[in-house]
Amino acid sequence: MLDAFARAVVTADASTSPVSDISSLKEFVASGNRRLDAVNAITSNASCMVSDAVAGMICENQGLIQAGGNCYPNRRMAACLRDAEIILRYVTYALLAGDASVLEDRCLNGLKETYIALGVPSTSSVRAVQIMKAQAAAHIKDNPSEQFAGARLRKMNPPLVEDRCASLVAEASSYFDRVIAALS
Ligand SMILES: CCC1=C(C)/C(=C/C2=NC(=C\c3[nH]c(/C=C4\NC(=O)[C@H](C)[C@H]4CC)c(C)c3CCC(=O)O)/C(CCC(=O)O)=C2C)NC1=O
Repeated sequence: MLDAFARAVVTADASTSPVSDISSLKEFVASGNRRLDAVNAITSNASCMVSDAVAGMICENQGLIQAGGNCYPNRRMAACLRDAEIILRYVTYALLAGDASVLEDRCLNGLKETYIALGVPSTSSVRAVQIMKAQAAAHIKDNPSEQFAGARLRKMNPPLVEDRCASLVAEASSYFDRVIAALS
């Protein structure tokens, strides 16, 4: 498992050169508080995000909770909610570290094969992850929409930066995209 600093060292060592990628590490440090706010925006809303993503996935495909569906009976529903929570948790680890290796090594490695063996439908898993990706972007930008959140609308009110943490939204999105690619 690597973070942005360890990654710079490993990359430099691979070509027996000194660490040369200093400017991106400077940026990593300078924007550290924003990164922590972004991680907090996800973790503070995680249980709502997970239940909403899985509910949305099921709304769009109700066969999942009927006999023969992979969220039926309750044991499988619980496993599905747990998996969505695990995936979201590893995305936040990657966002904190500024590196995807923890997500790849400890969560995604072998997950597709596990799902195939268990008959967990990849299109549905991908759909739940896509919903969490959209939610995460909204929470990091702190502009969740009333249309989707309804009465549960919750703003975190962090100190607002001009670009609404666009680079962290993009980075978080890239980790969700890795999950989608790994399951597809
Ligand atoms: C640390 C990383 C880690 C991950 C990621 C993980 C995933 C994981 N999900 C599993 C099952 C499962 N995962 C799901 C998930 C779903 N079913 C659906 O229809 C939806 C599409 C989806 C939720 C979004 C279900 C239903 C099962 C149980 C399948 C079964 O037992 O038939 C299993 C099999 C063992 C078990 O049931 O506990 C594993 C290993 N375990 C880990 O340790």
